Amino acid sequence: MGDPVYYVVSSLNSVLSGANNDTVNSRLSKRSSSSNYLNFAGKTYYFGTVFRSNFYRAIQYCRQQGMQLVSIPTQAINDRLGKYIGEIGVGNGHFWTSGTNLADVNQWIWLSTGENFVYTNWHPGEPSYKNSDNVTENCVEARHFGKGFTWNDLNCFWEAYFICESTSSC
Ligand SMILES: [Ca+2]
Repeated sequence: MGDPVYYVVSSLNSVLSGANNDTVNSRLSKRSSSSNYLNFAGKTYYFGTVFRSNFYRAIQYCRQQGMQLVSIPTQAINDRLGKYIGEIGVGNGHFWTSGTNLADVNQWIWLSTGENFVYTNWHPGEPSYKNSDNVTENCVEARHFGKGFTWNDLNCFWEAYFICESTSSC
């Protein structure tokens, strides 16, 4: 007598929990399909658009995620990142990269990889090294200046969105 009842209850439970799992799965897949994560050319990129931060906090945040602040070694990567910020609705945002000349004012490097800049995509007139208030600019942002995803040196304490990339080490 107890067995049929148990069977019905247990079927109901599995139906219910199945439905719950489907709901959870559909929420998760929705989140990841509109997500701030982009897979491109063997790397994962995270677009930090929940809050703005200065250059240093962006480095810290990326490391806390097991990632690093982005380097942009090629035109293909530059263009894909620039396109993606439009796809996630933040096409007008300013994004920190790991580009800086803090160590040597005459040498722009990707702090995350240690590499010197080879490919560059400076906006015309940049790097300016100082802003109009004569404040030193040592950190590189990328943004849409009307044409393409171009680079500008900025005061490192300015608050911007940022892009993290997965590290290549395993
Ligand atoms: Ca500048």
